[in-house]
Amino acid sequence: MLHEDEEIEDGFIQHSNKKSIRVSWIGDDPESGIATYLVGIGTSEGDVSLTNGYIKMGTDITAEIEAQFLTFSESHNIYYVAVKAENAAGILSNPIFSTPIKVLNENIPGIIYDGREPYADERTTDDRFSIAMHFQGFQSEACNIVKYEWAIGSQPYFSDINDFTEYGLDHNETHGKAQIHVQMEENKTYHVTVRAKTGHNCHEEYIVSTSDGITSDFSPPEISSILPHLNEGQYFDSKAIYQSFIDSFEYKWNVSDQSPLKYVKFSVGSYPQANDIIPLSIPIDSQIPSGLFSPNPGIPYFVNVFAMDDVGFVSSQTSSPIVADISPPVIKNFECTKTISTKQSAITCSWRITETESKLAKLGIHVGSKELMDDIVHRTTLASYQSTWTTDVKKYQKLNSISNVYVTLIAANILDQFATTTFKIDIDATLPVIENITLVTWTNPGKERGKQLCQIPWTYVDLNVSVLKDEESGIER
Ligand SMILES: [Ca+2]
Ligand SMILES: [Ca+2]
Ligand SMILES: [Ca+2]
Repeated sequence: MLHEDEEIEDGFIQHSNKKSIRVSWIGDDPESGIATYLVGIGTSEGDVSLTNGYIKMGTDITAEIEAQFLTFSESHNIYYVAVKAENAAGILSNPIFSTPIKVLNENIPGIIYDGREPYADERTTDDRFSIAMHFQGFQSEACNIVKYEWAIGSQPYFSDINDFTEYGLDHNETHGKAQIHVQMEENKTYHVTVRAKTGHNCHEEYIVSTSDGITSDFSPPEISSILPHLNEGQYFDSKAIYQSFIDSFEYKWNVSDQSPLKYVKFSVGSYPQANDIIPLSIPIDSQIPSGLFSPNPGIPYFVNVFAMDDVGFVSSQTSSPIVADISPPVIKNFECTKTISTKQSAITCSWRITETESKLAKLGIHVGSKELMDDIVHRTTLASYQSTWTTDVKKYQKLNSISNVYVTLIAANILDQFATTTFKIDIDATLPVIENITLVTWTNPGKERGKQLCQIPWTYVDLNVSVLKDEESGIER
């Protein structure tokens, strides 16, 4: 039996593995040589009950022998290993016995809690300048613990950020805490490793345990713009969001953070940050659940999103005002030149347009020989701020063969809801009718004018034109 690696205390081998034991031996038979070694374990010299008798080992001189040991503290058992040798002639030697063996509990690595919270592990920290930790539960029945050291690394068990030190450490036999100044980098994970140094000649010099890491987080959650969930019937720019319906109100956003989020909530209010329309609620998939709310047209609503990350940083985001508009623009006072003729063929129109809920987008105007047709002047797009328009239709050949032209104005808002209105213009194709002309040249301005029987002045004629009409256009002069 070889005794090189044995830990012996008070005459016992101290063994701290309950499942197996490594045994080495040496034998010699100069005459016929060793055929096989036999090894057994029991609780007294000669007893091999733990291994159910001797196990044949062949000519190996070392073996890891599996057995179910009980610790001394739980059973008071003392174990013995017995080794016999059988030579080629089939003769068995007497057994040789090991030093008595006490099985002790294995060394137990403790638990490391990174973070400042006592005996509670933390995932994230917003501390830019230090790392703290607590630990407990290191045990060595076989060897005792003589000191503790700790280190900080970029990976489990690493000590690349802060080497093993006793500095900053405050502990008793099984537990302690530590803190040290470290210049922390953003979004980096730090692992704390504690090693307990065991007493002289222990089978393990250190009992080592590491933390699952703590990650630095110095930034609040980022909330993206709050935008329509659907892409139909909505319009938005940097100032406002418009929707063309009132049966739903669906908006979405995105929250991102390097750390897990403690919460994301949303509300809808009649002013930014308010929750008077929908109280603070938990969203589903970063959006307002459908069917939650039906907006009134023309009223601005604000969607607010609030988020907190694992460290406790909070952020919020408010949408642009959201307005529902279910009505087209309103065209008022659309008027054009009332009558035209082949000679006086200019048309001027004017109007007023109001769009109270959303915004006017564009106008279109055209002239046709029938209502809504544009065979005389094709559709012309106008800027939404225009309120007058002039054209001339003299190039239209058939002007004297029709009695009316029609000007149509179309106004569309940004949600593509449009209003149309038409103005009917008469075409004057007949001459004015004159029924009676009276000669009224008068040479005596002081007296009342009467019927003149003869013309006295040589140079001019006064005419009194009576009962004169033009049904289409009226008389201009
Ligand atoms: Ca942790
Ligand atoms: Ca964060
Ligand atoms: Ca409208």
